[in-house]
Amino acid sequence: MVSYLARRMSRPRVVAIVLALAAILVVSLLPTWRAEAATPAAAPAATPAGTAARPVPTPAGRVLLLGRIAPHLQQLTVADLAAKYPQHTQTVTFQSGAGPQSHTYTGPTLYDVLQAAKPTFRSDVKNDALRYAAVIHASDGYESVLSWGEIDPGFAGTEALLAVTQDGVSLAKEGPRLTAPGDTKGGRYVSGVTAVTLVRAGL
Ligand SMILES: Nc1nc2c(c(=O)[nH]1)N[C@H]1C(S)=C(S)[C@@H](COP(=O)(O)O)O[C@H]1N2
Ligand SMILES: [Mo]
Repeated sequence: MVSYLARRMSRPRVVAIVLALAAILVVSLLPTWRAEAATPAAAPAATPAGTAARPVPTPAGRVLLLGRIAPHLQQLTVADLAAKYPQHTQTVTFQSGAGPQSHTYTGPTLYDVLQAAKPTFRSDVKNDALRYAAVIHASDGYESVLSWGEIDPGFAGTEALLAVTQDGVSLAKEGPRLTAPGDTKGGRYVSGVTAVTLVRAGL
């Protein structure tokens, strides 16, 4: 067909048609090439197990309170935790890699500390507080979560403490330890707490 057309048409016309077809081909392929160019690069290498990408940087001896509280960033010392809130004592047992452990802790409840930090729950959303969770961050990048419903005395009411002593020894130097009474395993007994972020997990 091409040679038939070539015989019937002048040479400049054939050249013009071929150029036009090439242009149509390029324009129709353009979106595909663009999509490929926009494909994201490979995901960054995974961080080692047990560490966060970026541990919350906290001034030594301080615990930051962050997130859905007013103001959004507050800070406490271990001395504040030991003096400014009602103190509780609890003896708990948990399973760890080194076998079962039993310890006595003292300190305020996480619930009291967060309540004093003024959570910004919405009054026009039914049970807005039940959509929230506290993320506990540690100096080694370890993190764990408790939901508001777990620590609210009106719901599960677990007496999770931000403990300032363990077996009579002050935790002022390494930072407070979260307790999770009722937990079988020790994973949520976060030691060396540097920060607590109140997040709204609801959509
Ligand atoms: N900051 C921090 N806290 C942590 C961990 C951790 O790796 N980092 N491990 C948890 C786990 S898995 C257990 S079983 C207990 C162990 O308690 P121990 O460190 O007092 O032995 O701590 C928990 N708290
Ligand atoms: Mo553990």
